[in-house]
Amino acid sequence: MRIIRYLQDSSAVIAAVTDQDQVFPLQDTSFMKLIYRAREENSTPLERVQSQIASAHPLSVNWTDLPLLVPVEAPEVWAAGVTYQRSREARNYEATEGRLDAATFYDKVYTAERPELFLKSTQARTVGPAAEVCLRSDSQWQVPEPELGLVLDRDGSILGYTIGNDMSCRDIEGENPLYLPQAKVWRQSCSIGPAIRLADTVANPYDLELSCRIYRQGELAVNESASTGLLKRKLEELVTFLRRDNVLFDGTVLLTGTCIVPPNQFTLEPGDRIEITISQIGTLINTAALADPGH
Ligand code: DO4
Ligand code: MG
Repeated sequence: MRIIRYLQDSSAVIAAVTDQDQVFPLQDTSFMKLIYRAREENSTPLERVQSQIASAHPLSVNWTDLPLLVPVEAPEVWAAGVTYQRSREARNYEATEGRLDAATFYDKVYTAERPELFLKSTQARTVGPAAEVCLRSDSQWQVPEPELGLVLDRDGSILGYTIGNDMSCRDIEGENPLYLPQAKVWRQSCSIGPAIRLADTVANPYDLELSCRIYRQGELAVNESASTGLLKRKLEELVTFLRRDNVLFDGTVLLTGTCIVPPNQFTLEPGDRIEITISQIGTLINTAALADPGH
């Protein structure tokens, strides 16, 4: 069961469920409205969806052909860092220019009780499926970071799972970790989508396959995969630290860190097509474009 949002006739925003490749428009106009209505009627989101589709007719369309929007208008997107050994290695590499002899803060944060958490994006900086993600004009080493995203309510309950792309500048972070906000946050530096898989329908979130393919002028330039089984931390652990003395908003997304890093010589170029797939959720597709520095 996956929840999507799409634009109908270029103007009306419709929330829908996709089930076994069928699409059923919902009465609820957003993911969070589905959650609120389910709570009002003392049912689960899954039960509410099931009761709606029992009497509905599916659209005769493939859901991936719809003009998809972000599946949730997340007021904030937070992100965890160095939660996989692959990210630890990559951060050490960019910070030491290949001299992997020094233990760094990245080694420390990988094993520390407190995880790295940072504010990745706001609603205005976050794009959805098929939109452009922007490249910074002052970075020469940029990569997508494919990540499992948790859709949370204000109490930190995990309502569902989505896909996130934590666009990152490896040279800016590698130059000085205090530059992290600039290495992570700029216009259209985060994408989420294409769907939210309801939490009740995922048996084991530590058994999801992630893959990332990057096409340059139609040629496959990067093709990497990994599994959430390699995650160093528990999802609830990340949420607990995020909530500590903090305010969360309904629909907040928490990205859980990357387990896929393109080869060190790779940097994104305008026109690159980025495809991130997570099993049971779908494929998030975005094209890289130059941010307009004068804007
Ligand atoms: O330390 C920098 C952030 C790393 C990150 O975003 C990740 O591991 O996904
Ligand atoms: Mg990341």
